Amino acid sequence: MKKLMAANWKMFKTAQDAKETAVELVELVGELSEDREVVVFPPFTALHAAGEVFSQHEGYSFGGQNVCAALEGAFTGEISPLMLKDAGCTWVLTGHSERRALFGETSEQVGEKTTFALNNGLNVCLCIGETLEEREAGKLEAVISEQLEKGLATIPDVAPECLAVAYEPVWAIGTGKVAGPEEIVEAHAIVRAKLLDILKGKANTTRVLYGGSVKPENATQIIALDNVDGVLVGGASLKAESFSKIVTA
Ligand code: G2H
Repeated sequence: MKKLMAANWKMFKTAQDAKETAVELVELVGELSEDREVVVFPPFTALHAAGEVFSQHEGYSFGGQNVCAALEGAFTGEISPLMLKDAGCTWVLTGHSERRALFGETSEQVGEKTTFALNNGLNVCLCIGETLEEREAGKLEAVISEQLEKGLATIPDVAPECLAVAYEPVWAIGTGKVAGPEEIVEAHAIVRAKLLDILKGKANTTRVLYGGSVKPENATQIIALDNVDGVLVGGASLKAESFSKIVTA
């Protein structure tokens, strides 16, 4: 199983910046190790520019940060899986905590998007994670179990490599506060056990990524932990120099 090294560029970068970062990234990484796969999530307006670069390099792919659970229609401001595929995307993120917290996405909606994207031929990275308040109230397992149950409730029968789950504790996102190794191992074990319930035999080959303040300085340790099959990186993926160090960690 290849480690999935994912970059979430959030609402950063013009098309030109994205292209320059993509060119620099593939140069700095050099020959991508066989056990690594890179997927980058640029903003919609930079998909084409970044995609032109990544599509020419083995082991790199790119995707959208959000998707609508409809193919087309009167949904102002939304983007459909057909449009993402038309732009060359093979992946999409669903359920990122910023979508849940700032745009009110519910776990049910995240589940609809996940199913719809998979049904329409996109690979999905489903993001889950608890807030600090939920963690302190002892609800870690309940929260991530519910997000997984609802997020994967109606997914089609797809190959395990088409789905990834990113565990991102909300309190570690963009805060510089990374979860400790024990906390990551504990949460990833819960995710894996829940995936076994839901996906049965496919659970062990479905990649579970860690996200939340991953940096070059902590990536090597995080990637080596039990049940960590890759990382989803925000801030430290914006500069090719730092993301290249994470990709090769
Ligand atoms: C979590 C993560 C990327 P950061 O949002 O999805 O961002 O690495 O900046 O904490």
